[in-house]
Amino acid sequence: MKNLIWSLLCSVLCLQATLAQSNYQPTTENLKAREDFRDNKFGIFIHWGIYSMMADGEWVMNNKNLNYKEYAKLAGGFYPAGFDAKEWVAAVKASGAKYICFTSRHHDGFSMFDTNYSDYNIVKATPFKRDVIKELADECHKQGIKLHFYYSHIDWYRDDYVPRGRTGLKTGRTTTGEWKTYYEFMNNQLTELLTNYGNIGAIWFDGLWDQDQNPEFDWELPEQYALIHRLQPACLIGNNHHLVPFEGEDIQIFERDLPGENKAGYSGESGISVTLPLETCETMNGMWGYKITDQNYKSTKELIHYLVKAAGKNANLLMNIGPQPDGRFPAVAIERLKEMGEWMNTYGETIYGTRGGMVPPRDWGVTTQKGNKLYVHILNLEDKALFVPLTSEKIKKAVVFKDKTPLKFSQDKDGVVLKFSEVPTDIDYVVELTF
Ligand code: JFZ
Repeated sequence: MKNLIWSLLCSVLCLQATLAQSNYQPTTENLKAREDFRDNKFGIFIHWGIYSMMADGEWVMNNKNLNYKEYAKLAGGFYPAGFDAKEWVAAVKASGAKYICFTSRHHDGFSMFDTNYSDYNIVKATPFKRDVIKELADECHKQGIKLHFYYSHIDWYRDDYVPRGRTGLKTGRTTTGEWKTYYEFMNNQLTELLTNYGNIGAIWFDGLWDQDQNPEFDWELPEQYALIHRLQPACLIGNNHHLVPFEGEDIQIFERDLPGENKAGYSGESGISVTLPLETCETMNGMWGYKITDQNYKSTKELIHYLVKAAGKNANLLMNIGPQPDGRFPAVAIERLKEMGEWMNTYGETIYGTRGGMVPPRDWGVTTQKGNKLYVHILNLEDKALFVPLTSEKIKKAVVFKDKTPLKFSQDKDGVVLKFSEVPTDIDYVVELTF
């Protein structure tokens, strides 16, 4: 009888949670967090795990069909002697980024934090024995950088991530377990992540696409989302499913595409949310996790252009770093961070706290907007004049942003013409229009 009452009670609670999230009303704190998130514009993604030792990206276990028991032995040699959370956070801060999204557990199933729900974790299974997430969280809180957690819905190691999806099929893991225990495991871990590390800015889910050949599959997201919002109402939920955002999600994620583009082939079905904050993630070289043979880093100019274009499309950029097996950021990555930071020191005002401007993106660049200022970001122009199709506001003043020198301009019913003494060649030639 007691059992029956208990299970009835549980069902009612679950149902409530489901209903709560299926008619999701974000709290005031959550809405505030969304606006802060938009204002921050720039974050750093960090993909780091035992896969980093293989130096061939975070998918190496799948790509090389590595047996899960053999792969797990990497943990026994994981001793990243150069890891220093303070240095990481300082390098991120120097770039002008305002938040870090860290891989708490990637598809390989290895937990990069001290968890009671699996011994396959950095504290129990490595000689390093340190909870790097604790160290990172403490340092982020100290240095005023927000911390987000990437969390994989897929697991190539456990026997209870069932049914199998379309990846990690040759890792030798059995599928004798049950989804129910895997689901509980994830929720227990999420509870730890949202209880033991202070305020968390976002949970960044990934992996839903693994079951795209199994559309009936129920991930039971509403209850999971409700759990997160119950533990930390201001924690934003994003899911890298490449679809139109689901009920209960607080941000829309794009992968390797600016909103509206579909170059990477992931964004075909996503549309663009008109209500939720947008974020796009991109690599600095070509890989998320450390890859020793990939030194094909984008230039600082390319990275700044990506950030500016994202801002012009009303989106944040989450730019990735794959730390080395020794725990250090690659030197090139540190250099890029520094140079972007120098640029942000001058131009941050035209990025932070802005929204995509009223003039939509053009071949020559984008606009951002804040208060009565419109920032015209000229990224690519081979002319001494620029026509800006701005008709909704009367322009009172035009200056070159960096030195505030006045700029000649004219405005008629079709828009504004800006006139330069020379062809603009800056990485981003910003004109500040006051209306
Ligand atoms: C995902 C992860 O798999 C990847 O390792 C990284 O974390 C990135 C940020 O997000 O990228 C994807 C997403 C979808 C597919 C492959 C990689 N897919 O549909 O096969």
